[in-house]
Amino acid sequence: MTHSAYKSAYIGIGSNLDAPINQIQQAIQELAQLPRCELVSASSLYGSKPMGPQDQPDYVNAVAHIHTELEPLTLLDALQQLEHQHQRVRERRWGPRTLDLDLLLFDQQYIDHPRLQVPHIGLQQRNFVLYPLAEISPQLSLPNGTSLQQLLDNCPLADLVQLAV
Ligand code: ROI
Repeated sequence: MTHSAYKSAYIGIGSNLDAPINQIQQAIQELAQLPRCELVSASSLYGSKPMGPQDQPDYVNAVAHIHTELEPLTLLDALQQLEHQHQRVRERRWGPRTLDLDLLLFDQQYIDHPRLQVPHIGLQQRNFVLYPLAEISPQLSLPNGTSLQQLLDNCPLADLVQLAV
């Protein structure tokens, strides 16, 4: 991707089924290969306790930063296609999954569409999103001006652990 107007997007990655570490490492490679996208950076992998129903395995989470020329909904289509390739099956709400790709932030835009809300609704409460984000973009702010640092100050690290992989 060269010579054109690209936008910055952050993608939250989660898995708690079928070798989660592999799922996430593979997903990062796949994001790097999306058309009209460039991988800028990816965080470490983090181990986290499930948010929501507790009768499911622990999660592995990470965040990727990309530059993209795609429109937000086209990027969403591409992310959902990757989820599908990872045999993602939607069973119950907040149930376990092989791969979850959430569009967290898109170029300081607000998006309110039936398929897509950006910034991602759960961002502020999710340590498994905020800490990996801070690792790769500590100076980041939300479109409303709130700094990532402020969000971190209000979101305990709790059980989140950086994995050595
Ligand atoms: N919990 C954790 N720790 N990590 C996730 O990625 C995650 N994703 C989800 C729900 C089920 C809300 N819980 C999660 O979608």
